[in-house]
Formats: sequence, C-alpha cells, structure tokens
Amino acid sequence: MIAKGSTVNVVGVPLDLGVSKLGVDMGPTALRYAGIFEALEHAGFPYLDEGDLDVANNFALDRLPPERRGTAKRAEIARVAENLGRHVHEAAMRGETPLVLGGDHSTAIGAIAGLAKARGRLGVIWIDAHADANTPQTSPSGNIHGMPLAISLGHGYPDLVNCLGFAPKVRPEDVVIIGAKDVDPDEMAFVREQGVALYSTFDLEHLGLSRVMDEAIARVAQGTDAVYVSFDADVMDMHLAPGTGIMTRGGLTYREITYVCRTIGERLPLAGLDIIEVNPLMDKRNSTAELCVELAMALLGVKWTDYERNYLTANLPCTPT
Ligand code: EXY
Ligand code: MN
Ligand code: MN
Ligand code: MN
Repeated sequence: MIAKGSTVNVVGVPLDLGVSKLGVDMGPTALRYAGIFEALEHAGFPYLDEGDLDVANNFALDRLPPERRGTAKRAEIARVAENLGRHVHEAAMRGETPLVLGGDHSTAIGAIAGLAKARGRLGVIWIDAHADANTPQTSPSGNIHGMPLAISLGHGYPDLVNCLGFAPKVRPEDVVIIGAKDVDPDEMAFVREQGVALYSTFDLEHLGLSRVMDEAIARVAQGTDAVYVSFDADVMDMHLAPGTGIMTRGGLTYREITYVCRTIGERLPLAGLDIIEVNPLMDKRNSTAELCVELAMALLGVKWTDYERNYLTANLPCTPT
C-alpha cells in the first residue's frame, strides 16, 4: 500500500546497458502508453511525472572498440545510478513514493541506494525469475542486470557498490526473492552463503503461496524502517507476459502474480517500487506493460475489478483501435 496522502513520484529510466538484448530502454514509454498515469489518476493518488532520466544510447557505445565497450557501459550505468539515487533520495525526503519505470534491472541499483539513504534500514522484496545476485566472478554473461542485488548487498564492481557513497545498501536478512526459477549455481551459493531468503517457483508449489507471502512480508518488515519492491516482469510466465528480454517457461500465472502483488498491497506500506525489464519489442500489443500497470496498482493497494481495468484500458487516449 501507499502511505496515506503520499505523492507518487514517477521517473523513467530508459536503461538497456546492463543487458545484451535491445529494447528494454523503451520500457518507460511502454508503461506510459499502457496508462500508468491514468491508473494513478483513477486510483485517486496524487502523482508527479518526472519524465525520463538521460541515458546514453546502447548502439552508440557499441561502436566503441570491444576492449573499451564494457568499461564505458559500466561507467554510464554508474552515472545513471548516481542520478537516479539522488532523484529517489530527494523524492523520499519530501515524503513522496518513488515509482521507477525501467529499464533493465541495473536500474534498481540507484533506486535502492536513494531510498536506503533517505529511509534507513530497507527491506527489499525482489520479484524475479532470477536472483540477480551474480558478482563479476560468478556471472556467466558479464551482464550487469544479473548483478544488482549482489551490488546492493555490497558485492561487485566498486563503482556500482559505492553508489551515493555508502555500502552496503541492504542487509541479507532484510531481503526476499520471490519466483526465482533460473539461478546460476555459483549465484545460488552466494545467495545461500549471504543468508538471503529465496522462494523459487518450486517453493511456491511446495510450500504454498500463502505461506510464502506470510513469511516474506514478515521478513522484510521485521526490524526495517521501510520496504522497497523490485518487480521484474520476467517473473511471469512467457505466455502471460511475453514483453520481457528473457522469457520464462513455467513462470508465475496471472492468479499467482496477482496474489503476490495484492498481499503486498494490502499488508505492507511501501516506500518505493519499480517496474523493470518490460521490453515492448518482445511484447504483443503492449499487453505486458498493461499487465504491469495493473500489478503496480495492486502493489500500491488498489483493488480493481476486471471491469474497471478493462474500462480504463479501453479508454486510454493512445490505445490503438
Ligand atoms: N543469471 C543470468 C546472468 O547473470 O547473466 C541471467 C540474469 C538475468 C537477469 C534478469 C533480469 O533479471
Ligand atoms: Mn538505450
Ligand atoms: Mn531481474
Ligand atoms: Mn529476471
């Protein structure tokens, strides 16, 4: 849920430098097109549209010689993280609730930094088919979008770990990963060794979603000052949400993901959240972005009927006919 009377501060981060596939930098546009502001308006939340942060173009950096490319992309990710961190920090200090539209998952580095700086001890719910807990030593791909959770825990490239000048941003005992399905072996060892709670898709079946959410909510709330939710669209099954860079077979169903988001929305006051990894190049008529808008509202505590949601979607000013 959202703190009563808090203004939602919406900022887009068209960042695709943490991933090899193009298109996720159009996530903020897709989410705007899918009606994020109409939904906030409909729900009665005051909001600010802060536009998109400035991010260098992926193909411009791809023209650099291979030996300079990785470093240049990482330097840009670090610069964007600092800017986003400052933006989120200032918004949170004014009592606003940052809603960050990604962008690949390296977007979360700055968002978590800014919120932790403003709010203190931060609980994090990481909803994702991946743990994003690789370090440069364990990563099979070298892609930064597979590393932001490890970075927030204080492990990885120092220029990213030290975003906003402090580290770590979060403690392992305050972090829960929900819906993980594809975790690399050394990454899993790191998660276990750190003591981060991870509920895989197998655990959701085995333990039941209700118990998982009870445990997850209790964990991030206990001892923390505020809670952040990072929502990676690839947690959902590829047939339900094709508009992401990595399609997940056996990902969460509509019923499961709405349960996850609604229980958070009903029980947890959120200090901030993100919607990450929406890739309209992979999508079907922006349906994944529309679903993400609905789920963002659920996370903020809005209860909608299908009728209301369909009505809203049908009446978006730019919806193609
Ligand atoms: N574990 C793989 C890697 O580190 O390359 C895949 C990471 C995908 C990360 C996605 C966005 O959540
Ligand atoms: Mn780009
Ligand atoms: Mn992710
Ligand atoms: Mn993912």
